[in-house]
Amino acid sequence: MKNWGFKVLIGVLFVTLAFGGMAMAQTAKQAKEPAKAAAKKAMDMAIIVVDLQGDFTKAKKGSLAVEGTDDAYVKSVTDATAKLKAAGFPIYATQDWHPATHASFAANHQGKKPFDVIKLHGKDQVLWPPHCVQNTPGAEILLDKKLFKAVVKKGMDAQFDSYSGFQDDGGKKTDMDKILKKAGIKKVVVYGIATDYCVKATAIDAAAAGYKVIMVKNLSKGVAPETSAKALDEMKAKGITVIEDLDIAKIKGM
Ligand code: VGL
Ligand code: ZN
Repeated sequence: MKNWGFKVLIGVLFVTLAFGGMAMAQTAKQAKEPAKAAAKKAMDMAIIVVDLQGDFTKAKKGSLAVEGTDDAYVKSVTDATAKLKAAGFPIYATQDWHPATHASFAANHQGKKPFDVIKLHGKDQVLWPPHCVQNTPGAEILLDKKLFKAVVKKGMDAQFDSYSGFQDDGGKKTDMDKILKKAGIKKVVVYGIATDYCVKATAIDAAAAGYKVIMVKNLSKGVAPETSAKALDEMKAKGITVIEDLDIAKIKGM
């Protein structure tokens, strides 16, 4: 056959192109893997914005306004949270949500004033001005609710305080752990108000529940400098990573 050689040439060419194409597709797939892995890594890290509520801020002249919670602070938290959302992180919030009869309110104890300490269920309980009463303006979260995958309310039981977003002082669990587990979350970044109470308790309970925890100091404000400094030490002692400022590239690698 005269064109036998031609047929072989065509055959070889076809096989070469086919394998070449497969190899290229494989290379393209491999090139995408690191990006995919990075995206997957980011998705197992969630943000918990703790108690960014009017009553805890000077910005809203709240009943339990924490030092340093001016408009600039609220804006810094708002901007940081929006950036994290844009970077693909799922965002959660906690919300202090007390009945008016709550046992942590000084007004509910005869002869007591705010910041007195009493024994409640055998534990020291700081008494507070009434704050974050359910369905009052001071209980409202100051960030756009659309930022959040879920808002976990706490402190609804009048008999127990609940600084932690995971459980109250009586040991009753919120839905936080369930929600995070269902979403495949392994790491949490925590910031908000107050460093020495709800941020600390939420971060420590997250660590106890097995999450890797990063606490952002400069996106958090504390009730008092001494207890806040102590809170940072306590968190570090529990293996929590305290970072000064939010650095999205840095936390993505954590
Ligand atoms: C908090 C005191 C009372 C807090 C809540 O959000 O840190 N502090 N209730
Ligand atoms: Zn409270």
